[in-house]
Amino acid sequence: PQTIYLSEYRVPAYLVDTVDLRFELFENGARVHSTLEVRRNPESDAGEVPLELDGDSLILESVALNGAPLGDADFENRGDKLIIGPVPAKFELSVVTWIEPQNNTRLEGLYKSSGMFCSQCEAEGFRCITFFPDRPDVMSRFRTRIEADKGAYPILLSNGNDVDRGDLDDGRHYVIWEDPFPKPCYLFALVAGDLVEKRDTFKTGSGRDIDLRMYVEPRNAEKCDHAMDSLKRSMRWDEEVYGREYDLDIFMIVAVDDFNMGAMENKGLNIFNSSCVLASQETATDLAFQRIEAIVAHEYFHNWSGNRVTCRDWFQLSLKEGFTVFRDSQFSADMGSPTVKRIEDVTLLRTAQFAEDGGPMAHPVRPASYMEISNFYTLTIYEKGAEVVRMIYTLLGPDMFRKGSDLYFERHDGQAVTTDDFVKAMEDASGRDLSQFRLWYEQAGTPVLSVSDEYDSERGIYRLTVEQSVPDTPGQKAKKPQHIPFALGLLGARGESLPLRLEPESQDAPTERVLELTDTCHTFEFHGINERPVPSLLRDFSAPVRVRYSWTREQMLFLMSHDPDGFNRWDAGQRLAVDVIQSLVGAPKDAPVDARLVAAYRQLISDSSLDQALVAKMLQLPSEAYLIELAESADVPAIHKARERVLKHLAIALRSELVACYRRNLEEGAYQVTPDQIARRSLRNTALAWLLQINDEEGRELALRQFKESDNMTDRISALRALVNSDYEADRSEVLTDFYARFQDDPQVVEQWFSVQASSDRAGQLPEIHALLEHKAFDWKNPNKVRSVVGAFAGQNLAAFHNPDGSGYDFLADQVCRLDDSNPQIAARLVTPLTRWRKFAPSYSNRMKAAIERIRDKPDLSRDVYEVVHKSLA
Ligand code: B3K
Ligand code: ZN
Repeated sequence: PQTIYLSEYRVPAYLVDTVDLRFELFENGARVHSTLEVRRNPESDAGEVPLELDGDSLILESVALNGAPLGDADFENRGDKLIIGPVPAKFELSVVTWIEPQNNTRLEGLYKSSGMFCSQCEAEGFRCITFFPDRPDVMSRFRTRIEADKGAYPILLSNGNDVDRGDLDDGRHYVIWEDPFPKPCYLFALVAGDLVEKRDTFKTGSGRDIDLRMYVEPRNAEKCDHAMDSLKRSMRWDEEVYGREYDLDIFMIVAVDDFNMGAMENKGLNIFNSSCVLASQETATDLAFQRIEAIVAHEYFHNWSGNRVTCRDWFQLSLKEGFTVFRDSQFSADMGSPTVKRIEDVTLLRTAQFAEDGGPMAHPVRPASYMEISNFYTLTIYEKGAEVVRMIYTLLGPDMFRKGSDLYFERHDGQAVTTDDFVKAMEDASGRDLSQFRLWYEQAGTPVLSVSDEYDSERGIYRLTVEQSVPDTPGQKAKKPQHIPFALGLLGARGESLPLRLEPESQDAPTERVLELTDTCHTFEFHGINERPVPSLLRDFSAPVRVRYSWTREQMLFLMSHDPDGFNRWDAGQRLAVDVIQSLVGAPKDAPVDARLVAAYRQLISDSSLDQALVAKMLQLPSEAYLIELAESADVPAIHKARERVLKHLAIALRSELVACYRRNLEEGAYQVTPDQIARRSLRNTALAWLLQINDEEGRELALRQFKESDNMTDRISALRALVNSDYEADRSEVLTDFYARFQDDPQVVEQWFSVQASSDRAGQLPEIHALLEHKAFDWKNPNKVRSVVGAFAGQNLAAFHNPDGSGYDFLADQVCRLDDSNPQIAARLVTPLTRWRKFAPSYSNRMKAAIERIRDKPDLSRDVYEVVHKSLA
């Protein structure tokens, strides 16, 4: 496969002003008639070159130029390119292709899912539908006519407004859609099926009525309310916070079962993975409700950050993704608890994005090269990209940031632009110089801040020294220091916030500051400090960096109960738990667990005056994945044992507090997805899980009762998981059977049922995993099913995956090879755990490497898997 470089970007030689499409949909395939108005791009210096169109898996039926059919000598069809020329400066091109959606297992382009036709064009799926300049800087106005059997496909959808419809012969019908906004072809969408329609309306700030419609399979008709409400909240929020109003008269959401990722922001016609949009109290967990709200918002926000202003090329992907993730996380923070939302985002970032940034696929937020763009829909582009926007927000402050985003939308409306254009708008609006800040887009790797301090008691000066370094990553060495906003505070002995005087005389000093790091080393002096303070560093996680400072356990405990920054209070608890667990990795069985950890957790569980949402988060021990990320040469089974040891120790010591916590948080009143109720359920279910870890008989009874009687999925599945992860084997199989019998007709719930088992070290050893793959509800063609078994096993059942005999690695290699032929995008994602083989202790890493070499040697490896495997072995 070829590598594509940002440095080789050239403006398109030809532009396409309008696209006129006609789809004839049949059971054995689809005929696509495409008519393009093409003209030479005045900004290109390419001259009178032939026209090159992209294609993939297309059967070409005919080509005509200005109405005159072309013969074989007038064009060259290479399969992935259709080359036509010489061509005039302006002309009409008509192309007819035949495609087979019913055989499309890659789920790119047009395909079928549970009997309906649907499409996915980002990044390069439109070329699987017709020959076209498939790049985001070619923006066109689309008109789409869809024809299909009226009985089987009563609903025919595409982007924009439906302008005409009617009946045809043979029981067929057609609908014509027109999208007035020019768009890149990756935002094209088509849906045809037998779907029910749910309607609502939204009145915009300027008083326009927007028609909101959801289309789902009839069995899902009762699962739309939450998404619809989330959509309306998103529309209101984007008007209030960013001044962005919706622009079309209709906004549609469609749910499909077979989908490679979460959802897609096609103009006016968002398509969702069913699991990211459908919810009811009985079938979806609190986590799912929150995820749905965030994803609905994310896709909606793309209408401005992505669609009205789009990306010039795919190296700029974070322009829309980083900004939109930042926007959706602000939205979620506003809808619930900002501290809890921050904790969740940072947990994901530090566990998974830091691992990516330290692994073989490390790449900058704006990559300089790629082989397969689908491999770059990463945590770095999305989550680190959002952190980069967040740092601009922190540096500029809310008002200047809003001025900057207004300028960006105004200046670039209707254009395809770069991350640099975004930063420039922020600079121009605020007058700030962000030239050094741009390194965040160019340099890969997680910066490390090494902090040391000294206290000069005679002069009352506290001195803080911060050194930064950015680690080497593949293809990038000797990096420059970055511009880092570093928020901090200092606490006195009684937990009070000390004024931060950077000059000896200054009055009215603030108790929190955002220091700006730009050099390799900075020393800050704080004056008028009368005792050695405890530093609270990187408050609210003001930059995506690692902080190294030699906190004592006493200091961690102190911050855990006194830091006014909720995020840092949580983080101090995490750091303490990490420290305790790490000290027990490989230690003798009877090595003691620090009693101060038990005391701290006792305080958290028992003190109901604390913010219960924060407490619910603080009670979660650091995950195995995070502990692995922090380790130098990870021995996963040893980490697993140490963590389990601490958890059991806590559960035994706090048994009566856990039972009391469970009872205190028993629900009263009707189920609601509010921050308060979510926190109560989380506390209660954590208590339950811990009790079952120590085979507590009372815990077992509570769990069985909760499993039978609960009126919502959060409680039911928490009880199920707690029992599955316990030593009560008879109960385990009974509740699993009962759960399946109850929910077998609901694919979204069956996926959860698969994943509870596949991620459990009790129920998800290899023989059981093989049995799940043979289960009648399992389907290799459905990405959600593959993720819920194979993905959950390799990504969450870490001790089983890292079985010292290497069987987990071989298993994953087999499944990746099998999927590589049918769905390379999913195969390339699944292989990730193996690609990080260098991270693990030698006996593990050798076996992981062997497994990945076996994948490398598979015949006809897809470009997707080829790229990640070769980069991992380089
Ligand atoms: N833009 C899509 C992701 C497309 C992934 C293509 N492989 C969803 C989103 O980020 O909103
Ligand atoms: Zn997105």
